[in-house]
Amino acid sequence: MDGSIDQLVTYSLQDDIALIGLNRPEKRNAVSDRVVEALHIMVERAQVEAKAAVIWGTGKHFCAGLDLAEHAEKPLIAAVQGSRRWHRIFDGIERGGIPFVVAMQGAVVGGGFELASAAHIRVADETAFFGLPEGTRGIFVGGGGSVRIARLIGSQRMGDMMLTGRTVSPQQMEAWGGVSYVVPAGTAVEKAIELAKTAALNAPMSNYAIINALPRIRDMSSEDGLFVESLMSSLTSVTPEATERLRAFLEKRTEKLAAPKE
Ligand code: 1HE
Repeated sequence: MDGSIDQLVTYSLQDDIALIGLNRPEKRNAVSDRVVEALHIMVERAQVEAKAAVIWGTGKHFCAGLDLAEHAEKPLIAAVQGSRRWHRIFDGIERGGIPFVVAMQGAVVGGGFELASAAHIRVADETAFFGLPEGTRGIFVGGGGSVRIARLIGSQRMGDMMLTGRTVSPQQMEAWGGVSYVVPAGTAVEKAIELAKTAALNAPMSNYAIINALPRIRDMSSEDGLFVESLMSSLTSVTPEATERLRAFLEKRTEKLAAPKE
């Protein structure tokens, strides 16, 4: 047994932000069946209680991926059902109701990278390294990576990582589009909370549209995508939040956009 379910993944609220922590550092936060169920409970809780959430990992490594000890014992049908369970739970992150920001350090490997790819913003500190060693382990990605990671960085690069088992630096991963921010060692959680707080200030309907419409439009034809975009655009425009926010801009009550401070 790998610990009681509410110890495997921690949960706390900081104002409107839910902090969800993988908490199995002795196994480098490897994801067992019970870890994935604990994650599910905390993600569902965050959708109800928070306006945005941060997923992070205790210890030197964000996540060593699938629990290989548990996986090695599984009959075929349990492996398929387990993979489908990851799909449903990670889909609840990607297409739920609130933005998720992931904070990564050390190993972001296999299923850990798949989990990160379900979040909306990825922050990596300088110690992070990314790997997809499935090929060398005799298995294949099963947590949605062939869809999400391939779309983030391209299936060629993903195939290269899986075929060679090589690790990729956070700077390289940022250039490939798999990471949104690279920050100094030890500061990923702080940066992720800052970003989550910023996203939480948006109108809820805008965040809902960003989270739910963008990945669906990505999967549509251009013509259907443009049609759905026009519906989402009009729907968000008629909310009271949009009316007030547009008025605030016109009455010069909002901060002006400026060039980023690099
Ligand atoms: C594990 C796992 C795991 C560590 N499942 N137990 N993932 C991998 O192929 C990555 C495998 N892990 C590693 O390469 C290394 O552990 C790390 C680079 C992440 C960290 O190294 P280190 O030196 O800090 O730790 P360690 O000594 O290797 O591991 C500490 C313990 O964690 C040790 O157990 P112990 O009982 O001997 O203390 C390890 O066995 C255990 N451990 N990683 C189970 N993954 C949905 S499909 C997704 C498919 C995949 O994710 S494939 C990628 C799997």
